[in-house]
Amino acid sequence: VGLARLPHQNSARRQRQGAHLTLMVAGQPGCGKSTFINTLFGTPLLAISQPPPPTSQVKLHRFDLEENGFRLRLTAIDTPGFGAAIDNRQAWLPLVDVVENSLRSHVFQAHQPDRSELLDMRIHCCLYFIVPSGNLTPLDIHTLQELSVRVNLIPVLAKCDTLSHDDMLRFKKLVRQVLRVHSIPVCGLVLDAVVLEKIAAVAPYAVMGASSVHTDQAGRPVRGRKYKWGMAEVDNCNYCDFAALKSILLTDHLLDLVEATEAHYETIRSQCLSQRWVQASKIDRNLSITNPNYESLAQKVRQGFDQHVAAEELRFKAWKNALLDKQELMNQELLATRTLLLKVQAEVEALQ
Ligand SMILES: Nc1nc2c(ncn2[C@@H]2O[C@H](COP(=O)(O)OP(=O)(O)OP(=O)(O)O)[C@@H](O)[C@H]2O)c(=O)[nH]1
Ligand SMILES: [Mg+2]
Repeated sequence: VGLARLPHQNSARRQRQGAHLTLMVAGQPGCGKSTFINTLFGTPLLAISQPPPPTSQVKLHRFDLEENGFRLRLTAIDTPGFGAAIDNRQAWLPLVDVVENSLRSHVFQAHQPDRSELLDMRIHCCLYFIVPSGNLTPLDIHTLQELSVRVNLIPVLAKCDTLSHDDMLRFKKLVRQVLRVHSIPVCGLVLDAVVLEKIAAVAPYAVMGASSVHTDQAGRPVRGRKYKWGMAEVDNCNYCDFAALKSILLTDHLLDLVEATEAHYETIRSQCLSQRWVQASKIDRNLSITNPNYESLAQKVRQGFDQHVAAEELRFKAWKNALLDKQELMNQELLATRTLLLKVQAEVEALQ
């Protein structure tokens, strides 16, 4: 009866509709985040920073990409200066805020009467770039922990061309141990065990970014970084995990990441709604637990509110006093007029 063509219908519909991917990159300044995005999509989407690195600010970039008629709406969330401050104890907070706000904003938008302008900002995957120093910082570990429970997190070893092959393998092993010891899941929102196993098997992904094309010994064009000792090829899976990561993000598991994020969103949505309507006070408590800055922020807002109320009260008092003064003046004028009137009346009576 034609049921066997259902998968074709589905794929034709997907082809028509295109896909939507929101990718977040995080890591220390200059570790190659923007270069990686450009390399991944094979086009200069993001600006590459020259030293000194730009100041810290979370930035959103939206692109419409097309390949063979298939459209991908890409949102790249760049976090240029993460961890560059002197005091980095709370440096992970803006990243967590970005992830949580993307979900909260979707809950908010989904409950508006008109959803035609709905902007889906839910982050499907966050790539956390680890600098190729051979070690993880406490900030790295804490950030990985905080992000891993909120988003599909994939740790990557940045600029792997700056490490020897042995150092790279050693560093990968160390990161794997750290992830295990601290119970940090890779793509923790994905529920499909087979997919999960496949993604986690290679993590952390040793990657490099390069936009220049060179010719290899066989005369073929290859993307890579050319050194005196030879070439570090981006797409060569014997050299780094770029191709493996690319296939997970774009070729094989894009939809798994999107679906996992949507399932996670459903949980957050129901939590948000039950908290919003039933346990409003609990939200405050949860916020203060998840966000250490919350108490000081709340105090600042309260102080601001008190100051505003005091200023308004003063303004109101001054206005009331001015009105009373004006009333007093008018009373006096009225009295004077009345006295004059009585005097004139008395004079008129005397004349009569
Ligand atoms: N050796 C090497 N250099 C890289 C790699 N990726 C990027 N770079 C260089 O590192 C510098 C910074 O790259 P960006 O991509 O701007 O780094 P970023 O992490 O986006 O930097 P911020 O936005 O400042 O945080 C540039 O000079 C790049 O050419 C890589 O894989 N290997
Ligand atoms: Mg950048």
